[in-house]
Amino acid sequence: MNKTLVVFMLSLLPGLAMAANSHDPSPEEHDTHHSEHSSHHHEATHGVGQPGKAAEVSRTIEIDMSDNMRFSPDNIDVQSGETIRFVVTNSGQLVHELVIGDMDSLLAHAKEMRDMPDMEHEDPNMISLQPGEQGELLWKFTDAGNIDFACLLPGHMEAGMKGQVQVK
Ligand SMILES: [Cu+2]
Repeated sequence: MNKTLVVFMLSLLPGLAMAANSHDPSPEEHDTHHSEHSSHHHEATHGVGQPGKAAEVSRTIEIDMSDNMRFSPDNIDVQSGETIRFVVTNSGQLVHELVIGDMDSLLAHAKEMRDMPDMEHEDPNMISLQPGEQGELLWKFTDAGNIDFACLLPGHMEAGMKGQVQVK
């Protein structure tokens, strides 16, 4: 039980998971955990989409981020196959970010941010903006379904800074 919990927590931290693997006394047991983790990971990321290419942008959508912990708009409809150029503005006095993902990975990522407040992260599925800054995020929505986005700065998503893209 305890070990399962540890393995689960390490699975959220790929860098540390590698270090832990070298201490695992049982390769057989490790394989079991690894395959469970892999299938979970695959399921969690299915359908989220992929980084977009500028040449394939079909539409621009503007999103505002503010200190009232809201995205505006926070509910967006797109067609599957569309590449969206999100033009994101931080109109607040705090740093905000927009991270696209499924809720499981967003929650896991938010936990990392809480545990390591000084962590700097930059991935193709996100944009982080200083107060007053504007930036772009290109994303291709490949599969129908609901995709989440959120600001993962500690406390922001919890205060309601999240939204959904409905891919038709
Ligand atoms: Cu925020």
